Amino acid sequence: MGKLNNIAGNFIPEDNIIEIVPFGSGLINNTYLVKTKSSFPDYILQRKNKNVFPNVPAMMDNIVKVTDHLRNKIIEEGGDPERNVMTLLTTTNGDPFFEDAEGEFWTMSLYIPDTISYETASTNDLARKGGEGIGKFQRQMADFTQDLYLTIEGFHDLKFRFKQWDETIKSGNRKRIKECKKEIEWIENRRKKMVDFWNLVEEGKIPKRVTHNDTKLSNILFDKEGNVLCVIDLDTVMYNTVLADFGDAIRTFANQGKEDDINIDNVGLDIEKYNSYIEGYLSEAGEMLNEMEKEYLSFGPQYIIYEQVMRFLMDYLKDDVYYKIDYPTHNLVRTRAQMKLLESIESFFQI
Ligand code: GN1
Ligand code: MG
Repeated sequence: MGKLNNIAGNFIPEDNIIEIVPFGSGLINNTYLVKTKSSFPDYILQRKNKNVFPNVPAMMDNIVKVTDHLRNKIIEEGGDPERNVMTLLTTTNGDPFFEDAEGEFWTMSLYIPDTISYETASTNDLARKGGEGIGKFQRQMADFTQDLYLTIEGFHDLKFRFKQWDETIKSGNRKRIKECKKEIEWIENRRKKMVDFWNLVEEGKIPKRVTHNDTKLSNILFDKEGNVLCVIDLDTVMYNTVLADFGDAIRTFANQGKEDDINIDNVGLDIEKYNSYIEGYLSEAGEMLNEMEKEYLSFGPQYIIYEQVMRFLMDYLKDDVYYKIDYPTHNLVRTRAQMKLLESIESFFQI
């Protein structure tokens, strides 16, 4: 762990560190908790995945702008700026990242103590509070007007995903492509419906706003009383449709099973949690949505889960180059669990 201590030492005095331990459940970056001597706060240290984020300084520029904006709002609204928004540290050079000798990028933020994060929502109340949390984030960002870098090309952009998809089917692992005939057909059967929806976004009928783009439940911190404190993991903050955030949240908040459930019988929409999430979400974001966004709200989960199916399956067909996996068929298991979730949602909603 000596190397990690040295890296953290670019942000804080190395002498204050007691130990640095792996932390969290992300599929992309490497995350650590930096425990320090008792008179100092603890921190989160992260090695950003260069493979996924080609321009970490641009990504950090987005995060600085967004957290600055949120901090002002939180102070205005009487919140706690150390607990309701991420606080980034800077290096002795004043940068919000450190580039090591191997060209890896590291960032550090304040660890928010006495918080809980969840992988699945156990109660309707948690789903409602989660909805409030994401709704509040979007509401507080609604008057943000600065540019944000597109940090990952085509992220949650269906047209881009279809281009990637067609290339993957041409050049992916032949054996796996054969094995996944059913899954590939499943994607193709829904292609037209998805392209039609994406056209509404491209035409501006469904507007682009500041979105988090990774609103899974584990990216929201709750306090011990179950209230939302803070939205974390702002790596993918960009301009997109709010339906992406709504959909991705439902994907985890209202799934009866796990994202990668091996037993797909466990997977399905929990309609009560769905309704609770909407109730919380609209209580904060309802006023900023236009008619089209409201009309298509229930399509948000369909679009984003469909995209997740494509992404997990493409990664499987490309021999697992993007997501971390725990076993060789992990991406296929994720694909099938997400397919089941979308089918379940389709049985509830007709559009
Ligand atoms: C990745 O690693 P994490 O949890 O931040 C991915 C998301 C997916 C998610 C699926 C940059 O997020 O888009 O929804 O896994 N992030 C990126 O669990 O690709
Ligand atoms: Mg993320």
